[in-house]
Amino acid sequence: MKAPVDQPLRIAMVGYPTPGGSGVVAAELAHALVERGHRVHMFSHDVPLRLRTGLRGLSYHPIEVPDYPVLLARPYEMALAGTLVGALSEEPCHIIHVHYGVPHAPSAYLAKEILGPKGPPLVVTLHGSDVRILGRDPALGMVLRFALERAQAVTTVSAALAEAAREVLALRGPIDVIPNFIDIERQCTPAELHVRNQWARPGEALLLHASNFRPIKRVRDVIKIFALVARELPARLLLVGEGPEAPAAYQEAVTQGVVERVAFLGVQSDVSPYMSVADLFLLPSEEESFGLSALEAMACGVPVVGSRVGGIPEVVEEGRSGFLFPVGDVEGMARGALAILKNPALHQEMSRAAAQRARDHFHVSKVIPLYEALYRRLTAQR
Ligand code: GMT
Repeated sequence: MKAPVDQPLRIAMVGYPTPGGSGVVAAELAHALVERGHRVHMFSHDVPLRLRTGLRGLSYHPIEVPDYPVLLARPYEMALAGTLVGALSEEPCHIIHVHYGVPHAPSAYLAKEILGPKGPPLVVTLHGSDVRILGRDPALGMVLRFALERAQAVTTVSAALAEAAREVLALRGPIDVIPNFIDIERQCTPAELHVRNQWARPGEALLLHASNFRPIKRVRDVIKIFALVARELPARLLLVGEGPEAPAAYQEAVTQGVVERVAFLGVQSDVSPYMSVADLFLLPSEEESFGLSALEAMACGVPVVGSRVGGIPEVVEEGRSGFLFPVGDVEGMARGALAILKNPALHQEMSRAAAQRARDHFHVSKVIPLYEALYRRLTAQR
């Protein structure tokens, strides 16, 4: 279906509801698109954590996945394809845009095949572990590549991930790099002293880490870095999120003797109150295609100390908005953290530079037009 230039588009968006960057990006993109007058149908197997379902122009379609004793696993892939076909048969869309390749790209490709000529162009945004971890599995990688080669556009959230997709999946076609983004005015609440006072006493530094606590995030390194920092100056650590490494992180805090200085806050649908009062954000991940949480911190004026991997250097400008070190270099990261926390002038300058970089390069108003241009280009080609 062609869309006249500047006419609102109807977009079928697919994303995960579970805590994690790809689902956050899908939800925030949906918000930004409807705020620009487009219509978005969001497909997910539960209401995405950040989705503001009340927004005009946004509807949520649950993917109901049947269970049956014969099955080894619930047939999510087929349920997604069938749900897309059902909804798009009722209200045709101009674009299907899926986030995270596994299994969303093959499912959407199947839906398009079933829809036939009515099937809209397919956009797949790759986010990270779909390529670097699942894409390396021979069976999954082969099916993912098949679907990506047949999608009308493939996007990645960083240049580093585009390179990885070419290397891991041997993709030869064009890849559009469209970075993640942040709606700064909405997502950065002004720092509230009473919130900060809940977590830190005057004179104490407040460090923050937020993630889904998977092994790749190296949350034990977060604790080790913090313990080294806390030896040198009074400090507290906030941990936002939940996941398989949470017990190990707690144990590490006990081992390092800092457990009373660490607050485990669990999953929070809104991280901005914590971002806005923190002094420093820690992201020592093993791998990170972008590091959305680092961007969220920077947008709130919080410098980042983390690892120099994947797309992180595309987000955090070394020496200006934070310091980056090789993966596992906890001593280096602690040194970097102390250099910032012990020098108020440097802290202030990095805080300003971090917020400026977020605004200049990743503001929602700069990035959404890139998606709109891509959608328009694809609908014009039909
Ligand atoms: O790829 C993943 O590990 C999952 C994904 C998620 O849903 O959390 O995270 C990735 O996508 C985010 C949003 O684009 C990026 O900010 C994260 O860096 C990326 N995670 C990794 O590459 C490990």
